[in-house]
Amino acid sequence: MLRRLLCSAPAAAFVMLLLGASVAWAAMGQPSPGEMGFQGAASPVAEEIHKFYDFVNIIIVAITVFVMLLLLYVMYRFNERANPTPSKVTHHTILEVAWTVVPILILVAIAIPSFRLLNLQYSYPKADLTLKATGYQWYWEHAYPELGIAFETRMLDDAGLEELKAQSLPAVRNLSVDNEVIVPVNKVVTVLITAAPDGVIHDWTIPGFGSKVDAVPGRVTSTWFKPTVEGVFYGQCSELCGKDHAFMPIAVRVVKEEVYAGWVDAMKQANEVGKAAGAEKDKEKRKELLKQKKDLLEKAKGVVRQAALEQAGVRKFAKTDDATQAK
Ligand SMILES: [Cu+2]
Repeated sequence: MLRRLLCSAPAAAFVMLLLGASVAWAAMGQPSPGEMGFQGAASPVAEEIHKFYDFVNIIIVAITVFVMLLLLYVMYRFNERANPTPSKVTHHTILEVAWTVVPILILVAIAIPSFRLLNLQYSYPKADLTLKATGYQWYWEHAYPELGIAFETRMLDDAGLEELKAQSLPAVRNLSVDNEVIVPVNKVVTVLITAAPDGVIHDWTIPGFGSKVDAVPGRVTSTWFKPTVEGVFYGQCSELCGKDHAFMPIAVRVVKEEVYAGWVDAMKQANEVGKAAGAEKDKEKRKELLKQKKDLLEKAKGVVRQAALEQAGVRKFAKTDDATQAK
């Protein structure tokens, strides 16, 4: 907490303090009211983004303070009254070299960690799991190509939120979804991202993982993350895509490996039964298979619900500095 108070967004905090506003630090996985700074980092890339942000902010504040003090000094020392006969000096070699070289050094000092971060973001480690996200107007489809699992992710309406609340599950307006993406903790997830061929550009974003990539029709873009904290991480489409742009959130739930295995099992079975139902000619048998599929999907949802309940019990979502606690 102290580290974040001292380092994270010092300029923003300073402005907020000047304005007399209360500074609330961001929660994990979702935005919180009056939030300052980033949402808690839950992946190596997000952690590095935060470090880089803090570092650049320190430079920004230092330069701002330096220039402000310099201006105040000039106003005091060289005003007409204090300095009636101004100097005629127009060039000063050492000073000119200094104010050229020092900014260059500052830019180099920023460029080195910046390129290091870019390299981390774009050098993909070996994936434990591949996820495919496709943006539609206006919802997402998520698929696990290696496992044959695919489902649509749509935002929950008020009735859906009430249903979650009735089960003592966290319900977040405009962020909670019907089908969450489930991933195991501490595994590398590569995400392939695209958009409907006849659609528009979207953007698959999860701030907690430092992932933000455009979903472009006819192109495959990608990102990767390695979730280090269990819980649910929300994101929103971040590319203006039309009327319901604000209503196509993404929710990634990070769970223990065995929970993930249970979910995958039920989803795979549901998929197979669904395929069998599609091929079945007999009406009655097909009906029976479709019912089985529904039960299996419900079982998968039950696994997620159980994990969500446990996670909600462990973590209070808002107003805690979970990033610091997680370290
Ligand atoms: Cu969109």
